[in-house]
Amino acid sequence: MIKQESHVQHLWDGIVQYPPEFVEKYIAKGYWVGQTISEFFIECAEKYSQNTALICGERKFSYAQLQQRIDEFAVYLSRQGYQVGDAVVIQLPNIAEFFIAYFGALRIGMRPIMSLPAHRHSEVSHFIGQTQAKLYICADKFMGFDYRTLAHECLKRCESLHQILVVGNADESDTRFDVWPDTTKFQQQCVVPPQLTARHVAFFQLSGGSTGTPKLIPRTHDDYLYSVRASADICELNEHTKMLMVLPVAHNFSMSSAGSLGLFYTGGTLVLSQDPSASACFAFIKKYGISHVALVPALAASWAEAVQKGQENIFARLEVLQVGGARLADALARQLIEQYDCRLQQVFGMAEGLVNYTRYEDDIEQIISTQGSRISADDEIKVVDDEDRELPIGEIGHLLTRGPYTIRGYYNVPEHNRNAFTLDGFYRTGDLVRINAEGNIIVEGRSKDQINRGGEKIATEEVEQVLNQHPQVIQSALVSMPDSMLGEKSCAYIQWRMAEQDPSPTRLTMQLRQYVQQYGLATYKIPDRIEFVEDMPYTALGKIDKKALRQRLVA
Ligand code: AMP
Ligand code: DBH
Repeated sequence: MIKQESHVQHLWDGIVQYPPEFVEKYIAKGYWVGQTISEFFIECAEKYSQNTALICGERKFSYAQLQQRIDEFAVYLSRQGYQVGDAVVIQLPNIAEFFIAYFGALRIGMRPIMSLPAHRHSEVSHFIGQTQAKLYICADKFMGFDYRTLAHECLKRCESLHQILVVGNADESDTRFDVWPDTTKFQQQCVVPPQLTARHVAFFQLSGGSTGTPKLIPRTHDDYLYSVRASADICELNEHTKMLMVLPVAHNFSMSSAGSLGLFYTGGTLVLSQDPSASACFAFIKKYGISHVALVPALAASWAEAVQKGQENIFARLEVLQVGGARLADALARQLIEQYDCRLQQVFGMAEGLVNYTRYEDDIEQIISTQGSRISADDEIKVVDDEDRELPIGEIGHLLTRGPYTIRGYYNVPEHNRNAFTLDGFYRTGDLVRINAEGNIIVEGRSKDQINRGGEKIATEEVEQVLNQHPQVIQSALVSMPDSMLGEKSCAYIQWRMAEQDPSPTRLTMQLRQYVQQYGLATYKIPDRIEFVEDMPYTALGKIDKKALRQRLVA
């Protein structure tokens, strides 16, 4: 009986709460300080008002100027009638408006959803449906894709949505993001701070997940800011830090490890890049004297390749290069450090919470071959076998975690949460890890059915569900295949119902890829390769044997 009581889920508004004893502990230990993210930025803006906060193309914003824009946008939003708790989907590339939209919405207690530029109709409409979002903020075009069309489709199909704000050129029926009138009118019209606390959910991060559409990750002000402040300390950011933002700005890594928020906390300058290529970024690094960059392994490899081919060794110019999101090959880590004189930091994190860093003072071999150690002494980490029994140190097992900035449940999916979390609130990361004698984590693989395509996570089930809807697909299985650049790519095995007029396999492959695209799945989820089979291999239990399929690919 007692056991069951401690397993009661404290549900409020679709959100699994931290149990009271943990709340007390995290407050008592000084992790949760009762500050909202909006108050946090106001404090940064006061402290560092004349420092340059942001550089975006030709535009520069001091902290004070950025705060001014944020305030104006917040006034606009409240005049439009938005209220505390209203959800807003923000889908923007690396552009200054992202921060104005994000902090502006938070200022009046709206809850942003951090959509990525690669998301398409399937994901965006799911976010809107799940949260009943009323507002969708997007770019006009980016990387050849017109977001206005996507937005209008959502407007038609999603009942809760009633406004689109477009950064750039709007259609006649849309509102342009920069419409709000000039600043002078707002002098006496301060936004009334909403009645919300730092314990409330501030915004939603997104999970790559392993089943279905991406899950929404509710992050509170308190828990998120703790991870941000602690990360800024570990990464030793300061007022002189110049950070180049190459990865999507809305990603959890980019925002909090230590990311843009960690940078703002210390008064540094953020330079935004919309082009991750070596040629574009190397120019930024030189022009602005960039000190900090965060990359996924695939990008680190392509930058190393550019240096190899004769471009200047910018790795030696940086104070720190962070690499995370997917497993960095030891060989590349070693090359970066030994050949390019790079100060490398590995980052192993997840939008659900837990983040690990190799520390600057760690032994070189640890930095090369491990994914570091947890942020907080109160990050509880367990390595367990298939029956949830804890394994001795050094053995490979499933990583479970619980702590002051790790969620207790995804938003509004009680069924899914039953599997994704243990009864006593540990998150099942789906990663297979080992902890070495130094206490560092090594990511050895994963148990979750997910493909990590250069840091972009694909839940195989989501893509399979789409493929299975095709009238000629009997069943499908998406598996990873090794790729020298991205680490992994995806291959769909298709059991195909033959028809008389079937075109060639090459044509069919094209058609199926188009089918997934037209369904509205994010671009990175479209299978890189498609194999047609007469039947699938099965496990003893009768499930499709993905291990066998992966082996076929390697062979
Ligand atoms: P998500 O839950 O979608 O935020 O993705 C987090 C997942 O990315 C982790 O559970 C790992 O599988 C993977 N990941 C992140 N960083 C690393 C890393 N440095 N090495 C290996 N895998 C990583
Ligand atoms: O992959 C991730 O989600 C990730 C990687 C590094 C992350 O969320 C983070 C750091 O915070």
